Amino acid sequence: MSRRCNRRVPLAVLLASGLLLAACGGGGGGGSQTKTATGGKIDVNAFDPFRFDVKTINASPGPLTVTLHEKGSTEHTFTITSPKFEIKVTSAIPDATGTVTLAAGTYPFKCSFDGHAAAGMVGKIVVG
Ligand SMILES: [Cu+2]
Repeated sequence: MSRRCNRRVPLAVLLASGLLLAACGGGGGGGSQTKTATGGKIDVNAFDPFRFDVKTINASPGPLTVTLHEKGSTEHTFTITSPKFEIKVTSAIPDATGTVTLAAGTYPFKCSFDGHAAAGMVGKIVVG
């Protein structure tokens, strides 16, 4: 009885750490991730150094509520130039939400802090 239990515990630990590794690996690349807004809402995570967890957001025309989550310690924004829209997170205010109404089209977004967009904090919202 005790032997069976002892075998099961390490297996569970291995499975759990495997899942953690997979989750880290999936988020670590970050290069071409696509997310689709559900119910007019989308969550975007901002990591250090200078990375969003999404490059392309697919959404339907109409209001889109964006929630930006701070996953590091550097300030970041989620900024659309036109129509003008910006939400900002800091280590003290790690979550920010805003709603922007978008017609069909493609809208680039970026982090507006100096150097962040150049370092890769850019993407696009495809509305259609
Ligand atoms: Cu940034």
